[in-house]
Amino acid sequence: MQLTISSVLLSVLLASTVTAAPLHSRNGKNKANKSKMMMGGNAAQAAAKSAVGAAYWITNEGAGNFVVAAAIGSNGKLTLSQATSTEGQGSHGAPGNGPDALFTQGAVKASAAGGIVAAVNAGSNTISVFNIDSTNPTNLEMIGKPIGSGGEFPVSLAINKAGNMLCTVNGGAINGVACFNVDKTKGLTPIANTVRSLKLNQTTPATGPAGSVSHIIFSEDNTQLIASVKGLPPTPGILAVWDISPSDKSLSSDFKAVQPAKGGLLPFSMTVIEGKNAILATDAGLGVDIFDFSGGVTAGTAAGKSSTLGISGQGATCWSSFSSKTGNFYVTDIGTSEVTEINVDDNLKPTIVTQYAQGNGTATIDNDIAAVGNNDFMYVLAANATQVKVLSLNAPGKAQALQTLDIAGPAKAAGLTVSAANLQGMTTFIKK
Ligand SMILES: *[C@@H]1O[C@H](CO)[C@@H](O)[C@H](O)[C@H]1NC(C)=O
Ligand SMILES: *[C@@H]1O[C@H](CO)[C@@H](O)[C@H](O)[C@H]1NC(C)=O
Ligand SMILES: *[C@@H]1O[C@H](CO)[C@@H](O)[C@H](O)[C@H]1NC(C)=O
Ligand SMILES: CC(=O)N[C@H]1CO[C@H](CO)[C@@H](O)[C@@H]1O
Repeated sequence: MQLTISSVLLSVLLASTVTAAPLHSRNGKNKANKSKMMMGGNAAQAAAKSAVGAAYWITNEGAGNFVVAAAIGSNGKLTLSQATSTEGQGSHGAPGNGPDALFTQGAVKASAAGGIVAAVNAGSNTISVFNIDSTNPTNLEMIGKPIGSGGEFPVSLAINKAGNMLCTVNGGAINGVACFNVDKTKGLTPIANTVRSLKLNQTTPATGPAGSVSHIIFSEDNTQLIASVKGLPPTPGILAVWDISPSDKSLSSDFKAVQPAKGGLLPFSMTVIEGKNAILATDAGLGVDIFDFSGGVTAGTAAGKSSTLGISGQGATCWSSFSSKTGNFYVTDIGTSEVTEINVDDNLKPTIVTQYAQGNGTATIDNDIAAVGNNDFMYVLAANATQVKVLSLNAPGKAQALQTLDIAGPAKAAGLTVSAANLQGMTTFIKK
């Protein structure tokens, strides 16, 4: 317990000790009102037109939130290309002003099936959805207008497999989930009986990281909606699970609260363990938690083969993705700035494969993995360095550093405000 509480204190400390001066444009007034900003010049625009896909994250600035898009080339490398206004505002949780402003994974989410990308506006309690231009995936067109998130401080998004249903989780004083139909011309329309409370005693903006909302996902078969909430030590956090009605997409009126196996404390991101009806959740207080739902979801401590895995020397392990190419999970730690590769065997037993240092103090947060050609590539937001780290996932245990993309320089040149403390999210889209 000593160890886990000190880890929590460390992550609170991390969130409060960083001083990150916004990189402001000094030329021109109200640049934030420009809805689109081109970045990187003619070469970047050419790269965007021949891109195989794009990676997206948000600036999450209080003065105006933008989705930043980088083209993904056929070699997996990124070219910063364009930023698009969400017509909403970002926010920052309390206390402090460090990276991981929203305490979450999933602040921006793309769907290849839907041809869309959506983003939270935590400061204006809205969600924005965009159509992805099929020729240039860095070019986004907003569909409709931003819509109310059904609560306060929306922080994470999930999109179903078909790409036509989107759910968000709000982490503020009015907290809980809400779902929407996605219409390619009208945008988001609320689905009846999906605004459901998490019953947390929270503030707007949220207070965290302990006790704050973390992430939202659909179960692998899309029959359940799952939101994660970090614990308030010594009380462990939960996965909150709602059933989705197959007839009208409404949610069960209440959720089932599932605590991690013994030792788990602060469930953060969730990544589905394919074919197993199980979830790998990062745990900021320890490493990772495995939730085994193969015997059904019952309230209480996670049952079956559920377990926890400590990552020795971890600071706060909070973000995760899965690679089909290597069959392994990759988690990032804001405190140690390491990527840890984890294997989960057929019996749901997790083990550490190896670790990849990304540079002390870069504060690696959100990440996503995309398949390009025969390879998988991992895109990691190194928020404190205002960079994206790109890793080539050649084979299990054999990831290689491929590229470090600078965000701050091109953003400044374009007049786009970005800051280490506010940058958040990472999602990818690959053309069919
Ligand atoms: C909610 O949290 C605040 C601040 O920690 C506390 O003062 C208050 O008593 C809490 N309310 C409830 C109902 O638990
Ligand atoms: C990074 O930090 C770790 C732990 O504090 C230390 O052991 C290591 O030498 C540092 N690496 C560099 C390159 O500074
Ligand atoms: C961010 O960078 C600053 C200055 O380089 C450093 O003092 C701080 O520890 C870093 N924060 C994190 C979370 O890495
Ligand atoms: C018309 C409009 O959207 N104006 C906004 C421009 O941006 C500033 C802050 O960046 C807002 O305060 C204005 O409301």
